[in-house]
Amino acid sequence: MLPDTAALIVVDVQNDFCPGGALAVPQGDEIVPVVNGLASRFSLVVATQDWHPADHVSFAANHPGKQPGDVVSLEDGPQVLWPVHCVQNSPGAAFHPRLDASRFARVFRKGTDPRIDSYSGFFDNRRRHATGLHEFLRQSGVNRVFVCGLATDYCVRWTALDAVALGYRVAVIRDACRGVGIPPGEVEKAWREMVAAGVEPVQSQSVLAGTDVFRK
Ligand code: VGL
Ligand code: ZN
Repeated sequence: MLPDTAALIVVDVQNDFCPGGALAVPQGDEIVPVVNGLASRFSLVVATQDWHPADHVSFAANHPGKQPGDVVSLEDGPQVLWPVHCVQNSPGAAFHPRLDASRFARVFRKGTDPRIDSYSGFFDNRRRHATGLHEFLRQSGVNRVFVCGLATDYCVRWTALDAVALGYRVAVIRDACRGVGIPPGEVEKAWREMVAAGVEPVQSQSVLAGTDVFRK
């Protein structure tokens, strides 16, 4: 059997998803040192960045009379509405200031089309547009991915599920993720779904104790 070629995928560790941000994930900033420690050891690290235009369909402010947390039905299904967040080039869209972005080989931006949301780092929610992440990982010979970041119940979950569907061996690093919990119970639901799909939940300590995924 050929050895695994692994990559770390750092999902949306951005100011708006951290305490004080527009769509704050409770304790979202606590993962930053854990992610940095992991990133310093992987031979390949990539990141995703939620990167919305101001007129994005997922913003409650763009739906008269609607509030964040409301669900509207769009052409292709339900859309949870969010506060205005991660607007392109705004401070809220920037990576957390203590995140070591110098380790990222590439950054894949998503949610850039005003008409469609994109939770997964691989595809938009209609699976029409690819971000280029899969192509990049394939070209890099990657067959195994470790996913971490924000938020467990949205972008981490859909990135991990798409990675499984694309044929990668997938682990989600529990202590390097935090969930938003909207609606209540969504984090637990996300874990059940990921595990049922074949995602392996792991702890950063056991990842760091491994030998096969690291740079020489
Ligand atoms: C996310 C909700 C809206 C995430 C992005 O990164 O998990 N969640 N946009
Ligand atoms: Zn978003």
